[in-house]
Amino acid sequence: MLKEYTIANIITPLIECGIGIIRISGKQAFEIIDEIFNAYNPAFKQKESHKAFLGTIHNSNGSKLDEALVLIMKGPHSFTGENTVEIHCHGNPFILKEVLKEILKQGATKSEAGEFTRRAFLNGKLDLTQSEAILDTIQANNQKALSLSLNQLEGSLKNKIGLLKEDLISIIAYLEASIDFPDDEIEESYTNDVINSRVNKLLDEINKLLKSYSQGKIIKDGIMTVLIGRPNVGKSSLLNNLLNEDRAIITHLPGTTRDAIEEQINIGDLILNIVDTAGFRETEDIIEKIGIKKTYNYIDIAQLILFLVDARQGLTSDDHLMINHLNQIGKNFIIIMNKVDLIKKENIKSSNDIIYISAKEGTGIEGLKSAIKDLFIKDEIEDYYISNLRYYECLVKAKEALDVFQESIASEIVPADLLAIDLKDAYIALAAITGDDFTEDLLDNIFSKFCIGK
Ligand SMILES: Nc1nc2c(ncn2[C@@H]2O[C@H](COP(=O)(O)OP(=O)(O)OP(=O)(O)O)[C@@H](O)[C@H]2O)c(=O)[nH]1
Ligand SMILES: [Mg+2]
Repeated sequence: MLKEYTIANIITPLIECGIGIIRISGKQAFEIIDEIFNAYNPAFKQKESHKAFLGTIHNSNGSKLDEALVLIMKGPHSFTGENTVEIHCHGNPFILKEVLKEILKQGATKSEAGEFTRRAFLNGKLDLTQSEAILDTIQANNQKALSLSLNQLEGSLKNKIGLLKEDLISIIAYLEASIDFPDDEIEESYTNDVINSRVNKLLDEINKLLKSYSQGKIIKDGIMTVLIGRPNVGKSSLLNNLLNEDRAIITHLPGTTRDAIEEQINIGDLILNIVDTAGFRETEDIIEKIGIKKTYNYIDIAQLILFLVDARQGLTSDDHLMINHLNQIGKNFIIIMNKVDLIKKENIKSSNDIIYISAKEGTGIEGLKSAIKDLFIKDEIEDYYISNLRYYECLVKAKEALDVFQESIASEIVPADLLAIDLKDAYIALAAITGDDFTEDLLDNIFSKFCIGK
């Protein structure tokens, strides 16, 4: 539950930089700042909200620690909903640690990971979807992921789930009215058919959200992409080309790459978490053997495989074995004929399934990028994407409860009061998304993923 004590912490990274910020939140925030800060402007005493004051910070012996800018935010008009002070110091880790030490001496408690946001949630400033959107916003690394998290922060998912909850409540209310007043003449519009069609609509919405999860996850987390192919086909050259830097060592010797190399590449709005591997072949070299074993492990977890072939040789029997394997385990893969600069134009047999490139000269790379986009960017049929496993699991629970409800109502033997239980279960599952009802464990789990200063 909401803790009474005042919390404080350094909320910017501890590195030498322009400014470093310390935040204090809670009942004692204003008393504490008065003990350690001398504002140049005496109006600071009034603690007018959303005003900034320059002055000096000092320790209990009176020694100056810094000249700082102090921001006052009065609860409930602050991020946490509590009285909050932000101290903008010089970005020196020593200063920041000393100032924090003084604040703790004055009675504040050092905040835990995510504790500021947790307080914002407990004080009703944010629901859980908005709290989780803060973490997504901090971690977003492309425009699409950012828009998604910012919309969620503004309340898009909260509102969407809110409408579904309202709908469920009104259906439950009708069912309960028919239990409490069974002899009342039931209005024409309140038949089983009407209830069914309303539940169907709800299910449609829930299914849409569930369907959006795989795309949402790709937007947020990227696509696990693995480069494979026989030795020397140009896997590392393609990685370097996509990265635009000499990341992996390239030589004319087969077996150059041994340990897997992981990097991140943006292709428009898509992020590829790409791994260059040792590829596959029979070898007696122990180190290379380990690398090749790793290749197979990566293939298992890959969402996309870029399968490189030397265009001069075309697909060999080993390649066909690998393609069969990939088909069997149902992986997305793209066959890429590399070193197209070394073959005659008339030998290029472009098709939808095979892409020709030269990793060395950079030809065909744009075509490869659009092939990847075609595979993963689906038509934007959804107006909202969920990208969080927790929401997905809650929605599955809600859907299952509604499915049971529909079976029961169809059977016409389940009494109305029991029917209402399934609807209530669906409601509880939806309410868990927004956090209307929560356990300390759930909050611990969510907020421990946040950084200390958030
Ligand atoms: N002409 C030409 N040479 C290429 C091309 N791509 C790669 N090469 C050359 O092929 C050789 C092998 O390239 P790498 O990128 O190291 O190949 P790899 O598949 O990573 O090799 P291993 O790590 O040994 O499995 C190097 O000499 C590259 O310069 C290309 O498109 N055209
Ligand atoms: Mg290599």
